[in-house]
Amino acid sequence: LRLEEDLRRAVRDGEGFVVEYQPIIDAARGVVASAEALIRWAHPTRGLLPPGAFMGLAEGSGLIVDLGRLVLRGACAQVAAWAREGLHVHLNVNVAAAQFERGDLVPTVAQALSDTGLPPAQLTLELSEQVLLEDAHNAAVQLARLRVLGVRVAVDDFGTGYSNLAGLVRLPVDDLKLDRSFMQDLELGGGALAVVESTLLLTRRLDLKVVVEGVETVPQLEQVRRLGCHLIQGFYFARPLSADAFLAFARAFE
Ligand code: G
Ligand code: G
Ligand code: MN
Ligand code: NA
Repeated sequence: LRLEEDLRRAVRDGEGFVVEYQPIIDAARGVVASAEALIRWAHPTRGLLPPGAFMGLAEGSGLIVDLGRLVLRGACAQVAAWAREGLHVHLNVNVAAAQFERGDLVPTVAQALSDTGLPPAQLTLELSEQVLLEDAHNAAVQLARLRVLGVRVAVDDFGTGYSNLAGLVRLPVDDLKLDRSFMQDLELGGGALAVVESTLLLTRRLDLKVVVEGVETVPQLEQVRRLGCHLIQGFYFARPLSADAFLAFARAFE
């Protein structure tokens, strides 16, 4: 309860939240393609808290709606500022169920884009498979409106839910983010490779772009590149970075 009070105050004042950015690498072109915005909370006494320590609270209390708006606006402003400094990267922002289920996601996104000057085509919203399939009718309506706005939509953590590709393909989504558990399973051999291969085959036929998450080692990197995946996110390249560190990383990468 104390923590919820602190969170409510922080969200109200728009203070104490830090956004880190994890690079998504285009390994074919050898460039940083995008930055995934990942929130942290600098709690006044408990130190820097990872999302796992407060996102449940934020979702349960409904504070996630205002918090999500803060993150979205801050990250759009950051990526627009990088562009003015000559660094052109795409932006990925996570969207929680409560943000997606309320009616105001589309105007919120439109407002963040117009306030910061970030072009819509430079933004991808990440939604989990579960959120998209829970209420397929609402999802279809919201996704169509986001498409009109010109932003992209990615299915996040793909493979952790029912992996209902058949259900997902009925929805207008652009990208699929393969959950990092796939990378761990690849090393175990067995059926994991076959699952990844068939998923990739389908995504190619459906014209979905795939980002592979959780690449930590050289063998994993080689494996996914052999499979034809070039958009890669993982500790092998970089952990989530402060805005300054991200800029330095992206400049040094090329
Ligand atoms: O950075 P880390 O691995 O601790 O993130 C853990 C989880 O928190 C991830 O699933 C990530 O999607 C989620 N997360 C991080 N930032 C945000 C955010 O701004 N909004 C939402 N909805 N989820 C986030
Ligand atoms: O659920 P989502 O994909 O939004 O979660 C992103 C989270 O995954 C970030 O918090 C990030 O720290 C974490 N992450 C990114 N790359 C790796 C990786 O290579 N290994 C592990 N263990 N976690 C990662
Ligand atoms: Mn994500
Ligand atoms: Na993910």
